[in-house]
Amino acid sequence: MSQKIRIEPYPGAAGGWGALKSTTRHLLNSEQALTNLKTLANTNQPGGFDCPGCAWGEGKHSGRVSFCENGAKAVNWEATARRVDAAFFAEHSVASLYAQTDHWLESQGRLAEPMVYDAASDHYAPISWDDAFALIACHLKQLDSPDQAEFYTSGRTGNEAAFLYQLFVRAYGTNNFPDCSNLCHEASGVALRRSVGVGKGTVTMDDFDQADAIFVFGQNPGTNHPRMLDTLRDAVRRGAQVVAINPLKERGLERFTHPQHPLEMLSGGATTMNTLYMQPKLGGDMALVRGMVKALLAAERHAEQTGGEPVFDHAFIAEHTEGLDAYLAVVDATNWDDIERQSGVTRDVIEGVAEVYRKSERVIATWAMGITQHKHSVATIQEIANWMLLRGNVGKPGAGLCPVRGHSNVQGDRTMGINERPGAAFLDALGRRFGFDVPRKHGHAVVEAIQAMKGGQSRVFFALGGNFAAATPDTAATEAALRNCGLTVQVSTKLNRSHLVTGKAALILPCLGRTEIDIQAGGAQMISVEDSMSMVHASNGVLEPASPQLKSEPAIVAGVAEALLGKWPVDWMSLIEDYDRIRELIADTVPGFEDFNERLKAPRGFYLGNAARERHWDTAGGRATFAASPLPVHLESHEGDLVLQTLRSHDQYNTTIYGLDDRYRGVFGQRRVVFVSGADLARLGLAAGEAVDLVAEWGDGIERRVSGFTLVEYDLPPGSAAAYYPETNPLVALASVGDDSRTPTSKFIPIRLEKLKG
Ligand SMILES: Nc1nc2c(c(=O)[nH]1)N[C@H]1C(S)=C(S)[C@@H](COP(=O)(O)OP(=O)(O)OC[C@H]3O[C@@H](n4cnc5c(=O)[nH]c(N)nc54)[C@H](O)[C@@H]3O)O[C@H]1N2
Ligand SMILES: Nc1nc2c(c(=O)[nH]1)N[C@H]1C(S)=C(S)[C@@H](COP(=O)(O)OP(=O)(O)OC[C@H]3O[C@@H](n4cnc5c(=O)[nH]c(N)nc54)[C@H](O)[C@@H]3O)O[C@H]1N2
Ligand SMILES: [Mo]
Repeated sequence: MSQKIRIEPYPGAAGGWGALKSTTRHLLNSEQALTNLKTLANTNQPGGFDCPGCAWGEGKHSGRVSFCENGAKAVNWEATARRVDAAFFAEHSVASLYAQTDHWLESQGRLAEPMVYDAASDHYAPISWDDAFALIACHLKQLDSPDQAEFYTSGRTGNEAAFLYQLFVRAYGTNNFPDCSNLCHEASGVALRRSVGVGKGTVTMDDFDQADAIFVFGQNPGTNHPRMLDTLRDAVRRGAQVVAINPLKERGLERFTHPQHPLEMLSGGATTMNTLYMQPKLGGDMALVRGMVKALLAAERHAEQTGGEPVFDHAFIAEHTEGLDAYLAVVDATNWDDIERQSGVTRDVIEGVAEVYRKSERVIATWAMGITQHKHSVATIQEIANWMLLRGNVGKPGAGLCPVRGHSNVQGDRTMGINERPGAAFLDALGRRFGFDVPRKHGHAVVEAIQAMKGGQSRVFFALGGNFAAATPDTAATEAALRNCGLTVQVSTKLNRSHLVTGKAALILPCLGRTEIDIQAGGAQMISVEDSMSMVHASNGVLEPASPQLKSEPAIVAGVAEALLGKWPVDWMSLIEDYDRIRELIADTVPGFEDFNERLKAPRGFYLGNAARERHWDTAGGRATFAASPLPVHLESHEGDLVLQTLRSHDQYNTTIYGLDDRYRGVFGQRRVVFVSGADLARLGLAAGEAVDLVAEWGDGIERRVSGFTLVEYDLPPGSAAAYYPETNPLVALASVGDDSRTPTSKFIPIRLEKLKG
């Protein structure tokens, strides 16, 4: 660590001068500031490209420039002038690169040409595209079964590449599609399908203009969805309530100014974001929501007895739902002691916030990783849905359920069929359109893929984007799994850890990024993406490609497909000449994409629709469904001194580390820090500034340890701690996954702290 650590509470609001200063610094660091300034002006504008940052929807665009500080970082990161080429790899062995930090690796620049790993010299050497495709085809042909290969996707991939990829992999014969959703919002999809019949959010951007209250659960929008702050601020300004539910006091949720509103910054004023900030214990949200429902039920019964106005929306419940009685029985059976202990929030506070909910006619609930990366995430999200259904807050204007997605096209990739458990209707449509026997057997999600590679059952790993080695749990186990493969292939824009954890053979295939012009035989091509609000729109690159040797993601998929399958079941290469042809195939097979090419011409794209929003319930019983789960038991039965959540700093994009600062949390020059409450420091006999090891307590006999973390005192509930991902991924046991979601429990890791000796 060359830089010295500095801890300094952030005095300002989120956004403001700090954001402006940081944007400027990242522009200059890219070494092509002028080009990138022009590039930024094209972000999220018609004719421009979709911001590679996050999946928040697009606003009303009253001429406002539509990017944020962290979107600017994402653009500058892709549009850097530095290059990682053959000379770079000749100079650095894989072992020497492996010893570098993730921050250093990604700072080396854009990957410039296809490379193949040479085990004898431990260096990557150049390879032609045709030879690379042939090598992949050769390995895939040698497998005993297509189920011995794993095909990962990260959520930046556009719809066109995703559709071709799933078609190619299914034509080859497997549903092994581990993808970043498995690490992210999987629980939202599973829970919402059960509760309301659609695994996606039910709100549009317009709903945020009409909501009376917005509850933000387990999310840090100031860093991860900065454009959402605009939406929240507009809501607060017209009198709506924002309630933040987060163990950690997040600056961006407390108050903020907007960097594009200089007057507000000059006056030093900041909109007070929320009237309420609840700090439950990690994993305590289900108990907290259950408590609110208990309070609502008491008020409902009181109203019944006194002839007052009902609290529940009885007409909606009668016409649209099932399971209420069984659910209310579980609510009655849950006692306040358990609710208070699990949530860490007192009964009177929970009753108070239940009143905010009751008095609001239209309520939106949003959530992200603080809710989805737990053992009981599916049950928690279904509990949020229960609470919303009681007052008919699904399928009316200004109300609804809103899982805020991560990667800019992670939702679109699922829509295109990147799914290890695809629905029968989708497979039927594929089989009909392309005339082959589509594989029906469920494939591997991320954790199953790691287990299969580790056990030697899977022998080829192909990644369309992402950084599998760093993003997944149990780093030692994952690395052993990848090294066990005969071939690993990474389609990437930048050098990362996954290139250095190789199979016996390994390839790096460099691709165009979102910001770059994609020229094919038929001219410049656009791609399309879908945001968190189910809006599909076009994205056009504007920059010259980083190297003439780059291929687009669709072209790479087509190249592999042709090498393996020839022109079957489609003429892959002819599709690449003009992506309209891919979109025609999508229109033929994916519901909601009829006339795709025509509708994509609309400047802001088109809305895919959502049946639950129309109050059509595609659930098993044909109605919105109350789920009756007891509160979880694992929260209090672990052996740790503390429970650790792993989260993002302000200067990173997942495993991509832009810098070593976390401005809003007041940490500078260091990422190996652990946030602990003052009460816990005192209890454990530790002091802020001391260095500790974090040791996981899973009770499975395996030692999982990360070393040299500096203690930072922070405002969070006793018993809870926080540290950055990916540095803490070695602590997450592969076997610790969500019930029914199989997502690693990255927000609930029992640990003990060990003081460094000497
Ligand atoms: N700049 C930037 N933007 C990004 C990303 C990035 O890394 N950088 N990543 C993208 C991706 S893929 C995703 S998925 C999203 C992630 O967006 P977020 O979900 O906001 O990301 P995290 O940093 O994991 O933050 C989790 C938040 O949940 C809180 N939390 C943790 N555990 C609990 C809990 O048990 N209950 C409650 N109520 N809260 C809890 C944490 O304190 C923290 O505020 O952002 C996307 N956008
Ligand atoms: N402990 C812990 N682990 C977590 C999480 C957590 O909160 N805690 N969060 C999880 C979540 S929500 C997610 S989504 C995953 C993220 O997992 P991934 O999606 O696998 O990881 P990223 O860090 O987003 O991937 C970064 C790499 O993507 C490549 N890349 C960037 N742009 C492009 C492009 O346009 N095309 C291609 N082909 N490649 C590109 C670059 O080479 C870059 O190095 O991590 C998960 N892991
Ligand atoms: Mo994510």
